[in-house]
Amino acid sequence: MNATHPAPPISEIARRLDQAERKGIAIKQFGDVLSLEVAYEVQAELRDLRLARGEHLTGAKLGFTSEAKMAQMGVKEVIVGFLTSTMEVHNGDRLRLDGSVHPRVEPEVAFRFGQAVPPDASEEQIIASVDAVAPALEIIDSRYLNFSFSLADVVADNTSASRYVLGEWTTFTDDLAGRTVTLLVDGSITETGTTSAILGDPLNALREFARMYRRHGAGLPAGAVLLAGAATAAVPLSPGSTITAIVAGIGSVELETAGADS
Ligand code: 0L1
Ligand code: MG
Repeated sequence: MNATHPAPPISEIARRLDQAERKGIAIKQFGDVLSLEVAYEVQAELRDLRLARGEHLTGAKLGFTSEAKMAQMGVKEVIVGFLTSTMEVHNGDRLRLDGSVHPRVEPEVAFRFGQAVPPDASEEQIIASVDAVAPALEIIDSRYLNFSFSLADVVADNTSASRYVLGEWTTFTDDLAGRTVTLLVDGSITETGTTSAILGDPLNALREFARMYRRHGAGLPAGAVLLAGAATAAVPLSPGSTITAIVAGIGSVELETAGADS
């Protein structure tokens, strides 16, 4: 804790991040005055602000599930955020980017919880609740200047969550490791990776989420999703593009982007 510059109150940090997201204007990082514990409290307050505006909880997401991202940030910790109804973009739909700060897209694997997950669910219950898997795109958009942050900053900012797109669900399989993941922009391959980049196996991400749930989970409705993490680096988004992710043997998912005039 920095004695000369104490952290603003949790509600004030949440208000600033919420406004930054709604206006699409980046703010300064909070930095080392913010602890990880307080950052998760800020995130919970951000979630409550959204729920009070009529959004509902649709799932959770993990961040820093790849060695590459952990190394890039110098962290060894998986982080968790929440997803709400206004963040979902339907497969193939167009997303206007003019309200965003500096959006990026990454290809992921999503799990679906076939039953509601209560806040006190055991790890075994959480894992057993999963009934389907799908390819997904996550649009991340840090609310901080220069897309730069500390671990606590990014947790407070709901792990940069912005939007997500789900491909078709397919019956849950535990054979998810080692599948090639391809990200295309306007039909050209931009990134190639493998599902093994997600903690060695997307199932490990699900297990990690189950372990973290008691501390950070607030209950999920039946049909909620878990974005397990990125299989490649994130790619900056610009208007007028078609983004496609293909997860071998699982399926594909698509997003179109537009600017202010479309
Ligand atoms: O979904 C993610 O892996 C993002 C986690 C936060 C870090 C970032 O914004 O790149
Ligand atoms: Mg992600």
